[in-house]
Amino acid sequence: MFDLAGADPAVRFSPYCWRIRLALAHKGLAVETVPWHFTDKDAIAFSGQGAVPVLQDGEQVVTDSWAIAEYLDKTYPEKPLLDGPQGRALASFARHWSQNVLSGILLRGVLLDIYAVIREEDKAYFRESREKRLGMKLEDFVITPEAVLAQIKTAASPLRALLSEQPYIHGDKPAFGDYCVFGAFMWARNVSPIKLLDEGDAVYAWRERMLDLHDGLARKSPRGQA
Ligand SMILES: N[C@@H](CCC(=O)N[C@@H](CS)C(=O)NCC(=O)O)C(=O)O
Repeated sequence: MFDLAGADPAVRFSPYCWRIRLALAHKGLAVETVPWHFTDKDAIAFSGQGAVPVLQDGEQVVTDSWAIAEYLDKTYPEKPLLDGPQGRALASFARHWSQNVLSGILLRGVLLDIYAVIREEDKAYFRESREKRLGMKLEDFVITPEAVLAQIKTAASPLRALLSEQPYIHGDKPAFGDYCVFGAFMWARNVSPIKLLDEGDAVYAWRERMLDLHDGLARKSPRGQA
């Protein structure tokens, strides 16, 4: 699996790659991750597109985290399923909320931290592509850590209510929707020390459980220094 890395190749911070790292662990499938950087486009040209995760499973090449999760359940149905049809429908809401709401807030907190942990040779590409997308300078997009905390507190209220009633988004056990939302938190965690949740928050407790899953896979992941 090609996995987004910082200047320190041990620092892995893509929210989409984290979904799949955890999905593979959930299914008990071993993986070799290859550190990949924003301008290493040639290394994944064989996949026909320019983003990670890229999963190479024997002869099969699969891109896009949502498609990879579907591929894993279809190809390895005897391993613990990520979802099943009902679960997948719930996971779809979780991924859209994670991408459209949560990640948008997190980005305002950690954009400059991402810029700080990536390789020098990737910085011009990162700045140019993101400033074009955002329509402003990176420096003008970020808001204070306090504002990020407050915005997440409001945006995560349905998630907080859900997680006050059950331990995981999918119920008693985690599944792909949990990995989709948690991936966004791992993105922030591995580039930035910013405080995103209050300790008494049910979402904080869930994030702690997620960090411990699969033998602490996420908790053990090295964090970059801004
Ligand atoms: N829809 C894709 C999105 C993948 C994606 O955007 N990955 C980012 C890293 S987090 C990337 O590779 N970006 C390449 C670039 O910005 O050039 C998925 O779910 O896998």
